[in-house]
Amino acid sequence: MQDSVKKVAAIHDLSGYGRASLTAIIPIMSAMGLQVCPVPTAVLSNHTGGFESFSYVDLTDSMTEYINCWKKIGIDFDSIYSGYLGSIEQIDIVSNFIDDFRGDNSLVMVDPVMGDNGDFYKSFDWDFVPLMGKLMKKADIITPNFTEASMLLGVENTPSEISLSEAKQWLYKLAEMGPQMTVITSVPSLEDKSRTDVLAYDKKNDAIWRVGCRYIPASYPGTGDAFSSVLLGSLIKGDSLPVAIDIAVKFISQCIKASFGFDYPKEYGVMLERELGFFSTHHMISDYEKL
Ligand code: PXL
Repeated sequence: MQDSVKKVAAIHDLSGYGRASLTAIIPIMSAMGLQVCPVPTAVLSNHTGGFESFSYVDLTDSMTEYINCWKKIGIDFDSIYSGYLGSIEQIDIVSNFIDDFRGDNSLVMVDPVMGDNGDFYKSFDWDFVPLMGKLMKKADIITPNFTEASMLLGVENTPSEISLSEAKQWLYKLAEMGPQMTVITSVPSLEDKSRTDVLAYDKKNDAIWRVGCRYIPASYPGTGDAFSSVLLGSLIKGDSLPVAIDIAVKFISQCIKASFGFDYPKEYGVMLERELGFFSTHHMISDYEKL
């Protein structure tokens, strides 16, 4: 017996301050009418992107017991969504979790969280990359940012811009690694420097989609998690891939614009609490194109 709210297992860290990972994912997906069931991978005082220090408790040793209790309850999930992992050993734990808890129609998203702006996050290095590649085989959809996409493709130095034809090759190569849908965020357009693109490849329909947005010279940690949450939430609710991307880009752009006018440290994250009303209104779909 199940209630009628769709359930998402969210395998991410809990960072107490800075609106990244679970503290972004839970409010956003809840506002979208979904139940988020967290599987915490680590507990941090704050995320690692820009603060002077952080405390860190790796939860690898407690995850198996936690997950075994869920097996006893007999929960199944409409979606499984993994992100920031606390150790290399957690790759196998997540992989087994997907095998154990995915149903015939559940949607599995792997966000290969490893870095941004050309660098690894603290506590990630090249050892992680092939293992994350292995986990992606189990995913229906992956959402690397431009830096993570380059890492997964073994490009040592993330380029500062990319042509559309080369970006398409990146999409095809990532799709060969397994996922049905590949979405790369923050793609710096070589042709038009005033924009950044989200590019996506849907293998089943052999379609490439682009949603562009005006470049805002500010980078807030956690917006990748917020983006993937909206994208996944929209897909679970039945939107097509380009529409789900369009809605996610609109929400993130709105959060950044709402925050950018205030002078506060970017590591505090976007003021998403002010924008959650977005999910109780109907959205104009306007900005996607098929390439
Ligand atoms: O948003 C990605 C992320 C998730 N979790 C932690 C992080 C970061 C990015 O810095 O530090 C702990």
